Amino acid sequence: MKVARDFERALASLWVAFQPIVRASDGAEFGYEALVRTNEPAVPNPEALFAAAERLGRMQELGRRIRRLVFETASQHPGTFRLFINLHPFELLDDTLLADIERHPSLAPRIVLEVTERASLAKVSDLAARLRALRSVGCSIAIDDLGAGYSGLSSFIELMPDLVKLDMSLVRDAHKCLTKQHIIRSLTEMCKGMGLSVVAEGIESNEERDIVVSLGCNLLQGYRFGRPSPSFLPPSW
Ligand code: G
Ligand code: MN
Repeated sequence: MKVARDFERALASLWVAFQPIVRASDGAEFGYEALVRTNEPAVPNPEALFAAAERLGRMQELGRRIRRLVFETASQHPGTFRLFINLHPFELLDDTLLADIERHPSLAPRIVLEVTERASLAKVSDLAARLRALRSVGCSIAIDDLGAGYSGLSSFIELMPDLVKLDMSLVRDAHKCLTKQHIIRSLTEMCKGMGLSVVAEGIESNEERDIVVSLGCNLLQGYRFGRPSPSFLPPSW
């Protein structure tokens, strides 16, 4: 089967890029998001990779491979920065997730697990208990892609996140769009009221950086500060 062959080749050429997340208060690095990449042309992006894994029933195996690469690279690199790792909701059902993290006790409190708003959490049984177990070893939970226009705000209630990441569609040209400014300000105020940090994603220009900071976002990510790279490159403000 072609999908299986392509997926196998993609797994063999898997690597991870790291993109900096900076603090708005001083422009210093807060953390890095791990972003999976493959060198297999038939599987050109993470969406295609995860779609193939889902079709083949190999989602959890893929998650384990990615985690192993992330932990290997991070363990070799000294620092106290946070490590943001994307999770598909299905991966929350994988008991090796907690076991993998427990095997790296010094990394665990630096890990932020990003759960996307784009996929449903409905199939994750015992979600609250699973999140409690992950938090008990020090991990934080973030809602990813908030504002991309999928499940709405129910993920706040289901996940009780520590951080929220605003989707780049809200950030793009926000300095030119009053409606986006109102939405970002409201979401940021809501998050602050709940004690949550807000990461604005996909910032490409000084104008986008300045407007989201003035609207209250305290953490920033995007090509403006640094592209995803195989090593932990320092961000530029
Ligand atoms: O869904 P999630 O937010 O995890 O996806 C992040 C994706 O966005 C990555 O593939 C990353 O390469 C990409 N990305 C990161 N920063 C920027 C940016 O400033 N502009 C654009 N267009 N894409 C970005
Ligand atoms: Mn993400």
